[in-house]
Amino acid sequence: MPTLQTGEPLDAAGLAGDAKKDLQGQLLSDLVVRLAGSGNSFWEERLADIDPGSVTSLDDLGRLPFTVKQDLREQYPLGMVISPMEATTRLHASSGTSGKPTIVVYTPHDLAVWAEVNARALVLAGARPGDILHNGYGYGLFTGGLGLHYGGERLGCTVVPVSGGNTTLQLQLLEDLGSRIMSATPSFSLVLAERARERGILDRLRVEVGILGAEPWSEGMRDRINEAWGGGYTALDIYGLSEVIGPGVAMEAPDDLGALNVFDDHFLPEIVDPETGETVPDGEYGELVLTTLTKEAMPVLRYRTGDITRILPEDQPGVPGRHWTRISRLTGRADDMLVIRGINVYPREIETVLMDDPDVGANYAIVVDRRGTMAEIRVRAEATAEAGNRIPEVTERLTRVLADRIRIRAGVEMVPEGSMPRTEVGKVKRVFEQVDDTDPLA
Ligand code: DLL
Repeated sequence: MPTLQTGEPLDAAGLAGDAKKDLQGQLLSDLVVRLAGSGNSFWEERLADIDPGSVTSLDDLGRLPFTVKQDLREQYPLGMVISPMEATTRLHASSGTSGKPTIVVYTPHDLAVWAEVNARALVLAGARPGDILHNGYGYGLFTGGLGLHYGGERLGCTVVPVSGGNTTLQLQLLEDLGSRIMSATPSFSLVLAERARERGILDRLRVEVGILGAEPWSEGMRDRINEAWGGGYTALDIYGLSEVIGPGVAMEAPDDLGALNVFDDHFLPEIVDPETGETVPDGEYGELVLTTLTKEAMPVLRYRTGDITRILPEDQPGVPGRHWTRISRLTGRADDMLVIRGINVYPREIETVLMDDPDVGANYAIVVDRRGTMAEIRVRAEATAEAGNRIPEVTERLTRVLADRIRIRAGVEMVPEGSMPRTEVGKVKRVFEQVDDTDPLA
């Protein structure tokens, strides 16, 4: 295992070719031996049909069993931890939609790996030792705050652990400290830019890079965020999930926009058909599956993330000298899909239509109205101030474009700029269900 000390050089380039495959194969083989021999009843049962000694290379991956979210739910709270409790030093949790949170546990080595991958993410984003990192991800059980926090310290940044919310203080700190790098959800980054503009201080802020993730956000949203910051700001995508480690599984770089670099010496990616579980060829979209090659306390084997992406093929190699497996930015989750009168609709496609329209602001919500026998969909969006009295025209246009491009008849309601609520803490919610006469957006 590599040493992971502050001040050691960071490898932000990755291993190439056979050296990478050999390392991954070795780590995979070690992982299966560790899980099978852990004395943990979940893993003993799950691996009952696998002879651990027979797993010697990446070619054996396909016959290993998947891990799914339901496994973590059933093993709640600590059933999937394979280290003795004395060896673990941290716990995080993500709040699920279905009651109990998903708990994840770390050893000091896991925390060091986590710091390492987040430091690499920061390097890819252009951060350097000496930078002030304004960290607007939530601190606490959520992994976002502490993940970027330790990554920043590992790199040698001065981390401002401001967390979410309290925009007045955030703007004051950004202005007074002149922070060049900030991390936050894309929606909160937009809120900060909006508020800075309202208060007339936007041109006094020095933020150049936003490290934005934890929520889906389209290319159109990226343009809106970059514009909101008034030029000179690059919004970059960071991906991760609690079950695997938190933020820092993959990171986008400004010289290779659209691609997420997966830190594949720790997290082994595969893409499978979400229906059949069969591996799909590189370049094709499917469900991202991740194996934690080095995690100690709570590893996962072939974890079904539910996130839809593709492995970018080797003939589109990205930046010379950088060898991470590259995946496309996420297009959504398999379980995000709405079925409206028999038609499959991804919220992301609606976002793309809205963000393509210059008269529409960056805030919107989708209501799935389930009161009748057939579900109906309504979209509420803010019109920009410039749209002025053209709102009827904009409404008509959006209705038409939604019908043409994604084949749904949606009710469109335009509201004045600034009138919809903003999310300042946690993840933004865009899709709401309506089951009775109470307006879910009220
Ligand atoms: O959201 C970890 C994180 C924190 C990532 C900060 C990036 C920055 P969870 O709360 O467990 O962990 O949620 C994980 O959020 O499976 C995706 O569906 C979604 N997600 C995370 N990052 C992105 C992204 C954190 N960049 C779930 N683009 C994942 C789209 C994302 N979706």
